[in-house]
Amino acid sequence: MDQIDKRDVIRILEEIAVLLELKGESPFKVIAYSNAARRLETLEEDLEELVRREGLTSIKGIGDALSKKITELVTTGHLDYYDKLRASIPPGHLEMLRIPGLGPKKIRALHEKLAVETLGELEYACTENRLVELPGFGARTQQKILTGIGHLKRYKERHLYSEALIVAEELLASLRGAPGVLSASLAGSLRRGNETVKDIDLLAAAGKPEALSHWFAGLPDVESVTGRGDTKVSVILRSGINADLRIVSPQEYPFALHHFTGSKEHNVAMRSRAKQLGIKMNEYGLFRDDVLIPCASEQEVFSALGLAWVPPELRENTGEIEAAATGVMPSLLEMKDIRGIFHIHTTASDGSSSLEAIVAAAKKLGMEYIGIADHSEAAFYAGGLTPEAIRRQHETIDEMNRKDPRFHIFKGIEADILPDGRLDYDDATLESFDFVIAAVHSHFGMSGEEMTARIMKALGNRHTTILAHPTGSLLLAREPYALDLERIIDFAASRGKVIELNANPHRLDLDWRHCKYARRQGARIAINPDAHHAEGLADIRYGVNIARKGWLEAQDVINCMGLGEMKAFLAKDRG
Ligand code: DGT
Ligand code: CA
Repeated sequence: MDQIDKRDVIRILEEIAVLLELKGESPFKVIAYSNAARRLETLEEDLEELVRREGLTSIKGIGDALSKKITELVTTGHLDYYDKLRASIPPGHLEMLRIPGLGPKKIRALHEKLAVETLGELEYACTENRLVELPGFGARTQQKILTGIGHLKRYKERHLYSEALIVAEELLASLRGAPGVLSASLAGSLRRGNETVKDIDLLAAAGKPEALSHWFAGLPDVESVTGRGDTKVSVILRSGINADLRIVSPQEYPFALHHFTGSKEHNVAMRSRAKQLGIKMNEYGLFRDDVLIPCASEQEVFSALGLAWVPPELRENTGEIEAAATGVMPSLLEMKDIRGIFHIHTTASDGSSSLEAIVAAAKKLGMEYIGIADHSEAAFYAGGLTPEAIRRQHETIDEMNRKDPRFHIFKGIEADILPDGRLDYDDATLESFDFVIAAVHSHFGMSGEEMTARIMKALGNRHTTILAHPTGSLLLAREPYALDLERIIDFAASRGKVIELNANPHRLDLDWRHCKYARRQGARIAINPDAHHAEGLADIRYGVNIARKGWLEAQDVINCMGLGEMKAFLAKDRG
């Protein structure tokens, strides 16, 4: 039996509602499933317990039929009805739901009128202008759908850093223990810490490449081998991620490590610097007059070109070679510099861990303080807090702070930025927090001009401390909303407001490409896990990684302040 919890049941009920809509079933049936999902969300009793004592039908809106289905799900881990329903819908229709502006109704119309079943067919129909005259569509919608398909295709070719890293670290550990391996490392975009990666690049130095290539191809994680020579093996892993292992001699290893770490742009710039020095550079070595310049490490490769070693995260040809030529690299942020964590949700809104569990997890990570930030009232879908609930939470926090003076909990809120730029709650309520994180959670479709004005107004509010996930993008799922980010960063810097680098591996927003700009303008950054459970606090490592890619140092990041300094910082007026 598969383990299934309340979250899974809710997700499946919601999905059934969507599937029924795609099928064109009666709206009453659809609503029954989405209502049941919502009821379970606010259920206080343990779901398994409720099923055991056959009490599901006591919940409003859950009748015999629904009760039977939920019971089947909870007790067996499966639901026959759901499996059959899913199988009856073309998989392409489910994919299309990820295109902004395409809901179940429109997808059904495309199916009925144009017999569209796959993404490819939809794209083709758009290029043939079939949607222009279709009722409910039109030229603008057609263009929007085409753009959406383009994004979807791009998303499919890549993986989240966090997901690839787990797989890659295991592979690397077994590679290091494999027979004949002298050194091994990650390479490519994964070693550079990019937020998404196309594949896993591995490099090994080994005496007998054929033997190692054979060993790698036979790993249990390998689903199929797509290419195999003595120096390179390409495979598809069971996780669906492609992996390349390159095998070189120990003498070639430092050069190959540099080459296969990339980026391509960094390599091009390095080769051109080498050329100016009369040196030829490729993956096998550095050569002067066709004679190898021996290097025992990557450090020595850089040093042969008159450069300080460049951390892999910075190798994007955005000024790292110029910086390395001065001999001094920035002293990039490290996990050990982090002393406190903000933007944490608890069971008071949509989090699943108690305050106590979160404090315990934060202490385990070596933190001196945390900042709680549940959702505000306007975020009703996420259990936003009423002013009364806030008062209760503050009393609890005061009590916990009194009991343990060596650890501090700051009282905060993730306040919705309303469409007109006002913050959720009145001034008196906002005044009661130690910090306020302002966040856009609705009306994503505004023009760039409107969105920028909306966010600037919220940032200008004297209660605002931090701007949450500044572009709203979800990696491989949702593009940023339109906005003038540089103007927002400039404004934040001028008012002493902090910009969030959301460390959730699905967001990593602020993008590293903007971190350097923020730093130059003097805007400070908060690396926030946006944790919805205690284990989520550890996501801060992904934020630290992106901060490093963005050239940030400890002084740029407010999480590096000690408790005393943080208290003074939050007490400051930002009017
Ligand atoms: P990805 O896979 O799209 O996430 O990004 P990378 O950087 O891992 O790209 P990938 O896997 O195609 O190649 C790994 C590294 O190998 C790349 O960062 C630099 C090096 N490399 C690959 N092809 C070329 C090339 O044509 N020229 C140069 N200079 N380097 C290359
Ligand atoms: Ca790669």
